[in-house]
Amino acid sequence: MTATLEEIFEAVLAGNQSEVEDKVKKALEETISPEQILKGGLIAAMSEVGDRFERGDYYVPEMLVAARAMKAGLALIKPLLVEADVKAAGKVVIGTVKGDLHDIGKNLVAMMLESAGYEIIDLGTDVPPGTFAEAVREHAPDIVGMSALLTTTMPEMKNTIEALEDLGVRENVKVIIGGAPVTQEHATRIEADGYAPDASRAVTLVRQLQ
Ligand code: B1M
Repeated sequence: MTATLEEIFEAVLAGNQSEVEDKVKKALEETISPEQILKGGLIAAMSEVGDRFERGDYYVPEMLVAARAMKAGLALIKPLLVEADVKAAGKVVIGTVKGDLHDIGKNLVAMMLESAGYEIIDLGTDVPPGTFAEAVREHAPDIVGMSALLTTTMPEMKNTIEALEDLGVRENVKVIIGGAPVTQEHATRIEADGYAPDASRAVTLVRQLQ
């Protein structure tokens, strides 16, 4: 890793947004390619953030500030990546299920996936089953991710899978679920393809399912 990529890596870990922006600009001036900045600096740092979270060395706040800092760096190189036609790792449609307005965890999952190179189509909160299904038909993602924080909204995950079946798109995607009250047992029961307990493991799960 070059010294500047190392500086980007450290700035993301520290969640220092302005430092990330400065170092990304410096890397571009040094003609380091946007792809190298993405993979060697930004994504590498977010993988380390994920590892630290799983080890219990980082908590949600550290993960959030790191993800925001990473996103600030990503915003600077995104137009250049589009020009260079760097392919996304995959496409993910994500949302919080119908009746549920909690979005902090869902946003964290979306940010971590984006940090890992995935294109994210975020449907927001209170998303009806039919809206998920229509989004799958429209965007042809690899993965559909649903979040629920209320025990009363968990049944909407099953309703959404049924909506995917009704629209004939269930076989086209892998369905993953998460949220504080959600369990692997629930995922098995509703025949989702996977469950992740946190944002970092959601990235690992998506990689495994592809
Ligand atoms: Co509400 N709320 N809330 N709330 N809220 C909970 C969930 C609750 C457990 C609090 C409690 O009573 N102890 C309780 C649910 C009880 C239950 O269902 N058994 C509850 C309730 C009852 C309610 C209301 C009904 C309260 C009321 O109005 N009477 C109401 C419902 C509104 C609605 O949704 N229709 C309500 C409202 C709210 C606020 C609006 C005030 C606010 C939400 C703000 C927002 O999201 N923009 C809020 C909050 C903040 C919470 C708590 C305190 C925190 C949730 C949170 O953000 N956690 C919560 C208590 C708690 O969880 N301790 C609570 C941090 C976040 C990073 O974690 O979302 O779990 P989490 O996400 C994790 C993992 O779960 C996982 O990764 C994330 C990061 O590691 N994950 C996924 C999440 N989604 C994933 C998807 C994946 C994979 C992993 O794949 C796709």
